[in-house]
Amino acid sequence: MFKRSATASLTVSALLLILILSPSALAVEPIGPNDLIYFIMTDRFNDAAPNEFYANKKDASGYHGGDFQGIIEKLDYIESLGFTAIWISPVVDNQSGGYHGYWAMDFYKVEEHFGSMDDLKRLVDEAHMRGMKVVFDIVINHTGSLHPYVYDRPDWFHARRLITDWNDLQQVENGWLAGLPDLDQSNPEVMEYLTDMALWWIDQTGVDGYRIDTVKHVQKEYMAEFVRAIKALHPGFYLIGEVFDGNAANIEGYRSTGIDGFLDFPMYYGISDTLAKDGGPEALGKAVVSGSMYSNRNLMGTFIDNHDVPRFVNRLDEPAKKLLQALAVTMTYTGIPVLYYGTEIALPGGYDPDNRKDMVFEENEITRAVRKLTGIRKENPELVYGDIDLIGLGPEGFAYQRTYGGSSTVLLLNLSGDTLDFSFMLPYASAFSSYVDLYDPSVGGAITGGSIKLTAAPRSFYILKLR
Ligand SMILES: [Ca+2]
Ligand SMILES: [Ca+2]
Ligand SMILES: [Ca+2]
Repeated sequence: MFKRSATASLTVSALLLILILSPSALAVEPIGPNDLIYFIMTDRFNDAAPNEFYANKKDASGYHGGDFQGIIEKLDYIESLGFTAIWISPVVDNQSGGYHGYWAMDFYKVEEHFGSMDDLKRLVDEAHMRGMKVVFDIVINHTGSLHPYVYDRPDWFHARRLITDWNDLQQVENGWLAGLPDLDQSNPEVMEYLTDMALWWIDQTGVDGYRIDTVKHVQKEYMAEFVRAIKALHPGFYLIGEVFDGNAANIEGYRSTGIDGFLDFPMYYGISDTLAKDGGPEALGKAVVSGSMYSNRNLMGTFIDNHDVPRFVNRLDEPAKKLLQALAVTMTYTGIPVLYYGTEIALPGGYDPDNRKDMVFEENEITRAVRKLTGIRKENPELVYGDIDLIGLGPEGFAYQRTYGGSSTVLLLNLSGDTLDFSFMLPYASAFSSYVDLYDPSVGGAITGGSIKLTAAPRSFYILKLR
């Protein structure tokens, strides 16, 4: 008996020692539907390490000094908001001015402004120690204009030609996007280089996923080859693609590449048109319906803004109320919520680079709401895994029902500036007799004859748990 327990405690100590000595060996679950992602532009997030290389916060188009150390120091904050993963802008060495990371100079080197390879590894380890996951942004479509291979290996690139006709797939795939040298993936050397590179960063850092940039600018067969190479060695590695397109069928067309999920641009446009632009419920309803085309709906990324579009609150007359409605949608919708840094404080910003202002770490009512909303998502599996059904409410309301197993929750938005009485039938109500608002539990009532009656405050949202 004594002997057995001594062996057991020795095993535990040995395990602890292993955990302490090699944090990178800490296993985290693969990224999945129950994750929530916080998207960081490293240069603009938190300047913690001394700036050994030129940085000037007054230059909107230059390096500001944000770094990996700065992210490490804010992991507890990000975790406190309820996020379980971070996506960071590309980490590879960029040419001068490439603070955003999309102008690669050396695919096998860490950008010196952000820190060292050791700093990057430490960031992944620190995240993993908290059970958080890390996604790197990766670009395999193009390089920076000054990349040495543009001159040394011209056969690695398509002939220099701008994209002028966006309906011509050949141009979209082989043209120089924004004048950037377009890699020719039909050259086997290029494919090998890119797949080796993607695998190398995984081996070096233990990163958990890639957000793949500019997916529609790479021919599908080569994107599929790239994905196969990663998945063959890392089956649980999460890939989320950027197909910048408002049409769900076009996005779903890239599922054949093996990419797990995509940033849900149609939903972004729906949220923007209905909530930011006051365009009525149709746009949002259409986006929800078109979402049924996605074969991996729960692995899509739901977002209300990012580094390539004006921030949601840009030029809004009622920014806080509309932002809270948009966030309520993000946290109750199908797909993984992806929040752009700063959205949790209603950081303002128009078109690039105005939408990439330095983060300000001062919490406000939006921050508190984000915390509450992420908590509601985590505690109610129907919001993560549930089916979704639209509920018709007329021109000034919007609602859907999420149902999973025996659980069901309704999101309701009052789109008008007036107090309104809503009365509506639930698509699935038989088992329920009452409802309570998960966000404000003082709101609740009875479900009679399968229908809900609720007086909704101007520009409000309700997350009604059915009981
Ligand atoms: Ca710095
Ligand atoms: Ca550099
Ligand atoms: Ca291309």
